[in-house]
Amino acid sequence: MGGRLNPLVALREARRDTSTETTFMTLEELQNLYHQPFFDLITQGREAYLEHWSNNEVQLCTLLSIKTGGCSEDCGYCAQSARYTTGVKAGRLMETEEVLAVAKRARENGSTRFCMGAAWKGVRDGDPRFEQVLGTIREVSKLGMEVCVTLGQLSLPEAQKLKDAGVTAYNHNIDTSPEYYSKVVTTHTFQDRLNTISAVQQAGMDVCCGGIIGMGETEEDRLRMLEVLTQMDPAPESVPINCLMAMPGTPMEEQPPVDVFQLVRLVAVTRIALPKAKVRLSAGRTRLSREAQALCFFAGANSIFYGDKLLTAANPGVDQDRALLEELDLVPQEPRASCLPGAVSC
Ligand code: SAM
Ligand code: DTB
Ligand code: SF4
Repeated sequence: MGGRLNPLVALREARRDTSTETTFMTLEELQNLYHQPFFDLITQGREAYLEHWSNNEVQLCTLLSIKTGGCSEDCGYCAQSARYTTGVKAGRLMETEEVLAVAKRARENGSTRFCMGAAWKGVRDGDPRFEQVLGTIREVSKLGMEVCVTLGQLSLPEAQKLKDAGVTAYNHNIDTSPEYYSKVVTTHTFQDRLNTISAVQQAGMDVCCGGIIGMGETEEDRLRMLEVLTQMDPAPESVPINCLMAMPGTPMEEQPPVDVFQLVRLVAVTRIALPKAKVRLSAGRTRLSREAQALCFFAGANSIFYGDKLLTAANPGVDQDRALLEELDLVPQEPRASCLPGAVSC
């Protein structure tokens, strides 16, 4: 190992704060894990997975864009920004009944999590559109699935109302390292993202927070992103790892696809660093072979977005995903008992 830290010692060191169950890992510790021989790393990822998630379950999550396009922000990867000509038309906020119909189908198809996304800068208490979303959440939360929303920036009063309406998790990605963030977005800051996450934590919702790889960032940026995630308290309940879908018309349309082995390494380090989090293999699976996805599951991924469409971009078809899970002897996650109809909270 030369002068390098033994990754396992680094890992034990990282677990020093057991009182809050957060994992505080430094960039150096994450780098030592990441740069191990590939098979050593994915073996450790598998071991971390088996320690906390013993049953080969994969959580299926359905995404729905409840308000599409026309967003004021300039996130360089996003087809929904009004600043780029991407072919995505700005739509209205969907009515509760329309959303409910999709959510019911998602549950019938085996999803245990329903995630609603809106393309706008954020939400404000008192805004009639926010009130409408709260009404929708109250209905969706009766269906017995985990309810996740991704509505952009918010502060504590909005977070509390979302929690009271029945949101179980709030998705707000940091997307990349603090250093690279301003190369991706200029209309809000990395600190703005952290402030929203802090409000979500204070309101008692789970945090779903991850990022995108393949935006021109370095592997070190990806690990810096992970370092920030491991320093969150409480730790994120789930970590989406998106591979950039290079959307036509965005500044990132020419970005080359991510290297599969770099993706697998990142999945493994995420699993080791945040062993209790659901590691969600998110956007970009249409570009991944079955074998690449199998490696990601081996390395520790245990959740996917399920359904032909993400928000605006394509996702593998449900039949294809069902077949893949069957071939790998993976099973869709059962709903949590606390989420079943009749339970007090999910
Ligand atoms: N507007 C909200 C926000 O910014 O948090 C929610 C929706 S936004 C589309 C949710 C996340 O989707 C982004 O933070 C990003 O990680 C991911 N995403 C968006 N476009 C993507 C793309 N083209 N490729 C990969 N991931 C993407
Ligand atoms: C996340 O991290 N990935 C999902 C979800 N959270 C909201 C969104 C992926 C969007 C991919 C691009 C699109 O559909 O426009
Ligand atoms: Fe708007 Fe979210 Fe897209 Fe950024 S990622 S442009 S905030 S919808």
